[in-house]
Amino acid sequence: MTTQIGVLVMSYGTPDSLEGVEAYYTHIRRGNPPSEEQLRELKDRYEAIVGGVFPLRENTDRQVAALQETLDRENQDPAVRYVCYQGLKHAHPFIEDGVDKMAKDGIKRAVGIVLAPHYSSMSVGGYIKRARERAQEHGIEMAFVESYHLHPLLIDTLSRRVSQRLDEYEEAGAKREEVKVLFSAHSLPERILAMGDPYRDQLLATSQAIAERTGVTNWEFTWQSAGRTSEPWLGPDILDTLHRLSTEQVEDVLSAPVGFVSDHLEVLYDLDIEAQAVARELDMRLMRIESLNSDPAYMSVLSDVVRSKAGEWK
Ligand code: FEC
Repeated sequence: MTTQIGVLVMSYGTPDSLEGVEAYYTHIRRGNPPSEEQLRELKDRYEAIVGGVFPLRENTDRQVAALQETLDRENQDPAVRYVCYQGLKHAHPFIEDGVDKMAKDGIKRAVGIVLAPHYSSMSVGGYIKRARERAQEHGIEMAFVESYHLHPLLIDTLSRRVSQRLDEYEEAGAKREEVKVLFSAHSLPERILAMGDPYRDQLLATSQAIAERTGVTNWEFTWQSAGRTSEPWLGPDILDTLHRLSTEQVEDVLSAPVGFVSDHLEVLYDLDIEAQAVARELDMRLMRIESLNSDPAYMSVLSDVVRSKAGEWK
């Protein structure tokens, strides 16, 4: 008999229309509705993204489908079948909806994984807490992948993306070693450091590993997309970093947002529109590595860590 193991694939979530932005933003703000001005500003950012207003929804759907196919192909255990469910942090289907669906389908054991490689109690920890609580209500036994930021295939895949763009810089006449590689990730409130949170160290470890693999020595880590709240967020922000680099006569910058795995607002707006505008103003050339999206190699990373986690039950 084949045992079905649920795989709860969790991601940030995005609205499905401009009308849905207010409810989405209110959810992110833990039930506090945004001001008119905040709402307008967020809608403007979504409207500015070229090629589709809410790309994260389709990207997440594709990633979940691709992971299902990859698990079906790579699973060598005939006694087990992995079945993927989607659960989003701030939009439908919510994390709790995904767990409810597993329960309805009779799933007794499941692995939870977030489409973000680095652990923070404020990010991945929050997803896990909600999934765990709902699973307990249903009597589903759940295990979680907390991070996979140094998975060899992830480092390999991201390194190839960095090397590809450095090749392009060289073809365009730049000196490879003079291109500043800027690794980045979503900022979080500074207080996570006092809590002993591993987020920053994991991001630095990913960046270091890619730098070693690609032979890049001219690199820095910088933050991006900090929230609009009064408390201090981890910095420096990428826009400030670009300004500083310009005073150091840096002309070519390669952005490598290793904290993200998908094309979405924080990549397509914060980097491709906002940071790009600053780079233009500073007369710098700014390129970005391609996002992982449903790259088969990224799907294999997820499949591997999910199957390893499930293997701990044996
Ligand atoms: O494309 C999209 O529609 C969604 C893009 C999106 C991703 C994303 C990922 C992360 N966030 C993280 C932390 C925070 C914290 C706050 C916060 C606020 C926002 C807002 C929007 C937003 N985030 Fe986000 N985030 C995305 C979008 N994020 C929109 C609200 C407006 C703004 O501040 O820009 C602050 C919440 C608060 O006030 O309490 C904290 C982290 C990630 C990366 C890990 C993950 O994907 O979960 C960490 C994608």
